[in-house]
Amino acid sequence: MLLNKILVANRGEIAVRVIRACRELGIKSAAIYSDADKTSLHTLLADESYHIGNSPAQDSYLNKEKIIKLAKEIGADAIHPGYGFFSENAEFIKEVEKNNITFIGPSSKSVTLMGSKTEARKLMMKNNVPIVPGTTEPISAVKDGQKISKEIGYPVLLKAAAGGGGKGMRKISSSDEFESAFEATKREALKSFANDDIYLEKFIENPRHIEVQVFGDKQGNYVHLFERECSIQRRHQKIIEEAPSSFIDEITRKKITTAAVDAAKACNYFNAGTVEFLMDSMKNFYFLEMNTRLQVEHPVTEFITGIDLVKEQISIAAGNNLSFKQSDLKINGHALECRIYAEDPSNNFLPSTGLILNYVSPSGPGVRVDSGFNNGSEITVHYDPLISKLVCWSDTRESVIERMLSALSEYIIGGLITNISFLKLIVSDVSFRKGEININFLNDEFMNSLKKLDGFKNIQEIEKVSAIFTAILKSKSSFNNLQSKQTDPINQWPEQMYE
Ligand code: MV4
Repeated sequence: MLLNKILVANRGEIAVRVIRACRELGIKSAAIYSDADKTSLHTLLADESYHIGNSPAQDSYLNKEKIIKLAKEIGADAIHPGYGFFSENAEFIKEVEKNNITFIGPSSKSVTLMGSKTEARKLMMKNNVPIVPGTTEPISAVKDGQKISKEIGYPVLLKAAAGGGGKGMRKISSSDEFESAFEATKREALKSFANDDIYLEKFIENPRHIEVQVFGDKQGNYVHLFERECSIQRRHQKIIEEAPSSFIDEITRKKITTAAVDAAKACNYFNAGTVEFLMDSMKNFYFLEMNTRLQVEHPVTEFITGIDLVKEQISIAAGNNLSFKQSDLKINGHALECRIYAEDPSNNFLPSTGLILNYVSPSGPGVRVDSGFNNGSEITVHYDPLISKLVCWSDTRESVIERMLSALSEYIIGGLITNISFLKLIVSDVSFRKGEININFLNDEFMNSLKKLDGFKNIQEIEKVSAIFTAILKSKSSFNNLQSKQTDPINQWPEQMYE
């Protein structure tokens, strides 16, 4: 099958990423955009761009009917969902397939299966993929839960069966806490996921978050593309990722990647997927969940393997065999990704909105910036605050850390407050440099130690002053003019370029 036109059902840096892959493959790309994204990069870069609705995602990027109707009208033969939005929505996938459009991702069956954490755990157990000790069925009575918790030992974690990504979890340290935690988790699960099934796992102390990139084709071939270390996160929002993990030796790598491929096989997976594990200090690892989409941090894997994951996704969706074999792959060097967010680390990570002005992005050998924005782009309250991803490659972990620090120091984003100086502090931290990290690295202790740093306060103050300064400049400049004239984004390139 040949794909002729792909509708990119997303925005920001990932939409840009997919559009670029389409262009390289000679496939037409069609962007959709909301009111807020009239002049966004993805809108400008696609071969065709279609206004899909108002700024709120519910009216635009989450409007299933409108997106599918548009795909048919414009003759798109495939839809790439990016990440977030409809990427893991089984109903959307079914609807796409019903309309004879190719979904660039897994089957709705795999998505549904992995969406139920208890079903996934059952399936993993059957296929000898290690899971965290606990239940594979929802718990129906407090008494049962207390009995099992006693067996596996406190602390335990109650989790929503339909949850994931950290929502609907509660730690229980002793039997007398059980009842109230049980009720509260059930209520939360019902509210968040319209499903109040909850189950139990042993609580793993200070684990690392390690995930394995897998790929399957529609002919049943499977490969892995090694692991990523994603422990540097805050409130379930990843901040820094790397590949490979400096904690993993060849024997552990063999075990965990084999387990990940087994997980993919178990749900007849095709296209790109990620199998998440927790790893304790003894290098025991446990299946956590499978993410049935392309992930934000895929570029670190691209850097160390030389594989273009998005092109591979498109090829597999079109029905081709995997374009490489496991034995073709080896880890080359080390890659690090920093997520650049519009938020203020010195003010409880409050999102920062406004126009991006005075944008200067780093470049040079081994430096890649995946950005959805440019000078004059607006960061609004409607979508997530990710501005871009700064991804670096070098031959060793030590040298890629130096390269990242250098690139971060080149990065100028005026007009709003970003986490760039915060990222510099993490990447230059002694423990981080030694690879001594786990999911609790950015704990209160680390954050408090930053508050004592005069340098950090100063940098944040300067950023704030600079944000205000550029905002004043904006109101006086012709920027507003330029912005308001851009009603037809397709024909705005000359004006943009002369600005
Ligand atoms: C855990 C855990 C400790 N023990 N399960 C959080 C997100 C969801 N995917 C699962 N999560 C966790 N599950 C057991 N049995 C700790 C976490 C966790 C976490 C996991 C990965 C990355 C970041 C995290 C941050 C806090 C808690």
